[in-house]
Amino acid sequence: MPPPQILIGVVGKTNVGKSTFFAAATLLPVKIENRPFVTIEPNVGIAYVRRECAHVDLGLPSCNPKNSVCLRGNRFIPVKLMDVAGLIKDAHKGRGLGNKFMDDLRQADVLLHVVDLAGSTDEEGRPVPPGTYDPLDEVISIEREINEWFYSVVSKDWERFARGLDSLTWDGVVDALAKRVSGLSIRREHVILALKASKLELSKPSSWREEELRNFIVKLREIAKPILVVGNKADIPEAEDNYRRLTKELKVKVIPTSAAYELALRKAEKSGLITYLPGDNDFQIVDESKLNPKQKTALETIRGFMKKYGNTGVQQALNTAVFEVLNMIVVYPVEDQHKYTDSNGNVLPDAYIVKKGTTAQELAYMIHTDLGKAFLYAILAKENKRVGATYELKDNDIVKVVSAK
Ligand SMILES: Nc1nc2c(ncn2[C@@H]2O[C@H](COP(=O)(O)OP(=O)(O)OP(=O)(O)O)[C@@H](O)[C@H]2O)c(=O)[nH]1
Ligand SMILES: [Mg+2]
Repeated sequence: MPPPQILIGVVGKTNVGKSTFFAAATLLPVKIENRPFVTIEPNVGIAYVRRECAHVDLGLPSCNPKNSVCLRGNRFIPVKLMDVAGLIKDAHKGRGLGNKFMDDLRQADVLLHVVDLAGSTDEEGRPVPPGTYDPLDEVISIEREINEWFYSVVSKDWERFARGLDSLTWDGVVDALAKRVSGLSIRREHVILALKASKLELSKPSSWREEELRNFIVKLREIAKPILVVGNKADIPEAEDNYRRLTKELKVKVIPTSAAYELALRKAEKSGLITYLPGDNDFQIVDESKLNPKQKTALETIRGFMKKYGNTGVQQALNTAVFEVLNMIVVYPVEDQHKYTDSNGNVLPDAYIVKKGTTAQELAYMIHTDLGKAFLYAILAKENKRVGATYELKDNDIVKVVSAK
């Protein structure tokens, strides 16, 4: 089975631009309004991470992608994106829409925490003059709500569960914990890391105090559902100072973003007014005479923003979440290691997003179970080199698997 598509959850305070980010990344029409709690039901769509396509490095003129798209030398590989309702402080006590809806994100691999970097919405998401509300508070208080949601799911009926572990060996305890949280897309290795990080690997869960259980669950959240902060509305001047403060004072990595600008560029591209690829640092106007003065000014403003920040931030956020936060790499399975094709002659048909550390045999299983079972060796196409089952794939490897069948 090919690697499952990564699920990225878009979370944050209400009215910060989550749906705008989602619309910009997926080009799906969703409800966007300047008031709290516009989104109620989750929006699900396909977004893409962007990489230079391997055909460029090989000096090939083009490729024939099947599971992804190649545009002007850039491979866009699909990931799933989910936009949910907004949180507010004390959502876990039932305020706003509460935090039950976060259950929609049980399968998420990583969370993009969209914040209003301009401070133009208050604690409850109501519009206020930019610079009025402090996004540092938002980063902290919303993360706390996410942790509370996670805690409420994992700690449910804990005492009875923990007593049942008393007779088990360490391995048995880990297995039972992993099974209990498997519905949250948490793997065994996450559980082990969280036990170690909370220094609880030597004690029985039934002996944990409330505080220790909480510590374990928060660590588990950090490991299994890491958060990347997206500083949205960065186009509003007040955002600049907050960007510096978040980075310096809170020491969190923030992707400065204008989801509104990205959405405008994507729409302009779609209607043929500009050429632009998501993640580009600039765009080209196709025909100046087709633009009205208002459009021209708007595009120039967007260009100014891109000069300052490098890009709109939307593609950057998706890429950072997948390749830095989740530590994924891209590999290309092929059948003909000389032509880099599948059996039908398609050049570099598939690009798989896999975890760093994935082995050649694990990749074989992803291509086809039989290929994994009958694995003999793999050939790295670029190096024309044989490697064994335990070879750890490198980013951009092009791999042919040879099996006994
Ligand atoms: N200036 C600016 N405004 C933005 C940006 N992104 C979104 N907005 C505006 O912020 C308001 C809220 O946007 P939404 O995308 O509906 O926000 P949300 O977080 O999904 O809100 P809820 O679903 O109600 O929780 C709208 O008026 C958007 O036009 C941005 O990058 N810059
Ligand atoms: Mg919304």
